[in-house]
Amino acid sequence: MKQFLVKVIASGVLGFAVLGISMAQGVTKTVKTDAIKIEGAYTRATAPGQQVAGGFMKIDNKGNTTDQLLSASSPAAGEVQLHEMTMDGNVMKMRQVKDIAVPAGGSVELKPGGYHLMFLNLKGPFAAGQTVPVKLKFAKAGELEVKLPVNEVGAQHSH
Ligand SMILES: [Cu+2]
Repeated sequence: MKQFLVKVIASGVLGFAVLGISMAQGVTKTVKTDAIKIEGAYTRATAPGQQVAGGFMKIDNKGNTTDQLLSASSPAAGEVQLHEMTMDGNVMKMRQVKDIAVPAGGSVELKPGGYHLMFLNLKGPFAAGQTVPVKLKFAKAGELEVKLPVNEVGAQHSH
């Protein structure tokens, strides 16, 4: 995990350096599988040599029972983990979580500084304008696929 932290800080600095470049918000993809709906999914362009990337989206649960995001996978990465980012004093830390609950009739947001997907061992760089396919596995809704547009690294980069 310490290894991640170093890369996170490095990419945060890089994000800051390109603050002047406007964010390409990308296409908002909406995927519906019964109760679960994915909105505003995206990932970010990687810097040269960067082996990890975060994935972000809002997960809506229109159903009347709580669901859980259990796992994720992508052909673009060796592994996709579910992560949570928290502040420990004034140090940002990431940890892997077993699942991410999506409350009945509610939603959970995967966003910088909170829950996110973590792409590890990238098969290649993520370039702005591409899309990264991800398969999400939910306890109740089952599997659904979503395509994450790759955005430019922007000012919001706090990863
Ligand atoms: Cu992470």
